[in-house]
Amino acid sequence: LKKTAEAPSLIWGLELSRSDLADLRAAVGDGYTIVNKQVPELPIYGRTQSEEPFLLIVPSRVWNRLPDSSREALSRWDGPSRVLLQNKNARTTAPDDLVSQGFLTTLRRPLVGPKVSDVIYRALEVKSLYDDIYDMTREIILERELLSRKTDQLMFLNRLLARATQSLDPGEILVRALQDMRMLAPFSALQAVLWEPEDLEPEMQLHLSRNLDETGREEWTEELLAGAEKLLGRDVGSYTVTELPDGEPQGGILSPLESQVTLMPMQTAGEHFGIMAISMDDAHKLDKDQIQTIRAALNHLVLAMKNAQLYRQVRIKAEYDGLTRLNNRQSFEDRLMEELQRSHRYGFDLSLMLIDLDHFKRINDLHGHQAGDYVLREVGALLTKAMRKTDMVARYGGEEFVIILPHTSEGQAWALAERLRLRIAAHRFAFAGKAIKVTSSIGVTAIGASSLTRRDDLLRQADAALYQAKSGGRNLVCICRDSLPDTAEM
Ligand code: GH3
Ligand code: MG
Ligand code: MG
Repeated sequence: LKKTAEAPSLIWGLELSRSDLADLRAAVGDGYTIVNKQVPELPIYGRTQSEEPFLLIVPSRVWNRLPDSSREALSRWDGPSRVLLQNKNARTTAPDDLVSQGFLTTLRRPLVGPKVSDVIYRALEVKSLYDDIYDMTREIILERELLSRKTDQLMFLNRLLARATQSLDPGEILVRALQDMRMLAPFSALQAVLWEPEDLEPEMQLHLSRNLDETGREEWTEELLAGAEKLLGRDVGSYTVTELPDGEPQGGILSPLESQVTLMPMQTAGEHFGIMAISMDDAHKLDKDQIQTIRAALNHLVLAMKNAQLYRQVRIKAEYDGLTRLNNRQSFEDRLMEELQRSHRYGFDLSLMLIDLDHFKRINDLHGHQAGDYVLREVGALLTKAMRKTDMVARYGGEEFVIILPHTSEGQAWALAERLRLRIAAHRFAFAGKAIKVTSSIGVTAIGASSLTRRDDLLRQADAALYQAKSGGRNLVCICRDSLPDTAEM
């Protein structure tokens, strides 16, 4: 415990007689100062003193004269130890009475050395005990404050994690976390870049604030991709940008150059999978405590983000074909059901294209299976590039592809199919330095407004059209007309 810098040395007497004062001074020696005070000078009457004594010597003559109110005030004063100065022959005061009146002990005249030293010694003991208790109490209070702050911090982190893990969407998680983090400091944005293992998906996914203008978006893209390159030690290839969902604070956010940015690499099991960037206005300063809490918060978020990423990976594997990265047959069938319902309900046109590569077996036989794989990937990319975002290109099986074309009439679908056929035939496929000739046959079918064609009928029609194209000599587009009657005719 803390030691008092200087040993206490000030003693007060209360209206001591001249002879008592002289005796005391002689008895205590040079180490102590004795100052004689008048009753009205005591701090209990509101007079503040520059220095407080550790011992107050009160002659019984003075004590007996004091009104009750002053005696009470004196016993409430947690200043010096009080000692009652009595005559040699005075009646002994019972210890209980002494204590109840707030005295440490009595001192009897004559005031000779050892007696006085003993009293001083005891008063000093009391003083040091008081000081220790005071210090301990202060420490306990500080500790309690610290503990309460720690509790607040834990509650905050708990809430943050609970809210973050309620979602499996990275954007949603970031927006919720930003809302929570703004209780700590006026952050303007929480953005992130995420990546999968390269063989699963080579693209980086950027999640950027929707409050950015075009320049801001470019700057933050650069900032995050640069961070990713540094972390991965390689160039990053392509990337996609997703705007964060609603829920960010209003107002534009600043460029990374004008912000305080904390970049938080995200990793699990020693493998990095992304970076979060939390930012705010340069003018605001964070204290050490805040920075620590922010780091802890971001660390908690990493878990929620990893969860979201795992969920996404599972979905990708369930919905996408591993070779071509197109939607697989299952997700095509789900989507076709949805589009059919929409077409029935609102009377939208809907077309379907079935594409089969011609003599694909020969490509495999001639150039090898790997060359065949390459052709399938290349055709997949070509189809995706040629279609609109609202169309769905899927791998139907083997070397067959299927395209759903919502809001597309038979005539439009036919034109599109012709264009695709020509594009595939004209495309230069080359594998291991060898050119490969690829053509396709395409079956097209469409349902007009208020048709009640069912999914299986639609597929059968597309298949029939494809069969026609094959038997017609391949590298052809054929159409199969809706064979069921329209509701209009019913
Ligand atoms: P057609 O013009 O009548 O369609 O003839 P084709 O040879 O294209 O048709 P067929 O159905 O006889 O052969 C399809 C071939 O596609 C057989 C199969 O080995 C090959 N194939 C299916 N899936 C894959 C794949 O993922 N990779 C490779 N390299 N070949 C595949
Ligand atoms: Mg086939
Ligand atoms: Mg084929």
